[in-house]
Amino acid sequence: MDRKGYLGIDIGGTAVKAGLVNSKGEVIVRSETDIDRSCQHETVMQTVIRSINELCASNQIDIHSMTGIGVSSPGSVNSSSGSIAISGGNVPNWGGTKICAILEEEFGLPVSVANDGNCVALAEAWIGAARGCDDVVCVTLGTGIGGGIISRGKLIEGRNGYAGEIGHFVTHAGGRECACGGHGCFEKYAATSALVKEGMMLRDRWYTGRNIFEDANAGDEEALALVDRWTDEVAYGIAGLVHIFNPEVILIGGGVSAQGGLVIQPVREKVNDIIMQDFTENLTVKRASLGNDAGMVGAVKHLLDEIAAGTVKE
Ligand code: BMX
Ligand code: ZN
Repeated sequence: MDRKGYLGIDIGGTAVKAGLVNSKGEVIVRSETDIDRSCQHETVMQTVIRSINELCASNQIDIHSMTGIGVSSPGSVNSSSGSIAISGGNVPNWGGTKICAILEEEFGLPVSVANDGNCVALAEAWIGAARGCDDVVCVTLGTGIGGGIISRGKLIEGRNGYAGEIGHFVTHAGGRECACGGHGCFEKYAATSALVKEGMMLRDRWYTGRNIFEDANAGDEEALALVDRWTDEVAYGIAGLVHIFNPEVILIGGGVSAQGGLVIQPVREKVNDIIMQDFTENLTVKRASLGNDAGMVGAVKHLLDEIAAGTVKE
């Protein structure tokens, strides 16, 4: 096995994924380590360090033969300073974490970090469903909504690396309160968690997206109406993004994207109905393809781009 390569780390709400990724974006070996956020004796960064050590030990990887570590993290990631912004977004105690400094100190390797939605977009444009596309808007529907925008082949990071935070793009003036401190954010209406929240008010059984879609797929009128209202929310938010970025591909990721007929197809039709006709030209709306690997692979792509740009030293 080729032991040269990169480590891709994907920090999520419940687990840390770690993988050995080669220069083509292939994941050679991977692991998943649970995060216990209530646990006092181990911080999330200690879980990350442990997951790297365990991945290397169980696959005979010499960490010193690695070229670097790419990290994907939720929240406002300052990719120039390699740390999480002061607020830490929706994740408790995450603000201010100096991800790059901690890992560089621990492993003596170059490290880069980027927001999770940005990493998914980078991975999909590199080797996934948007491969070869230069203008991509990527939307991941989950507990929140992650986003990443690639324009003219370049990830839009903004001044500090915070760009693409589309979950907090306001779609309802004065709307529902959001964990970010604002009101009416896109994710409060269009994340999978928003669908489930509405579902739970209608039927006890609708406490998971899976049950809602199972009933909708079986033709239950109330479930179909619920999903239809929710895909309106998804489509209106995406339509706004189409007018701003004029993409050629919109990718929808997250577990619900497996629902082709109930999610991808209606969102595609609704977006095309809402937007100005000029923007429909050559526009494709489709499912993201890399699933669980996207964060790790995109984190490595971000590292490769930083090395190529000279902002991270090899
Ligand atoms: C939130 C925000 C984003 C993240 C998105 C997707 C935090 C901690 N996270 O909007 O940075 O990209 O969720 O997260 O503020 P997921 O957990 O739903 O995948
Ligand atoms: Zn918000």
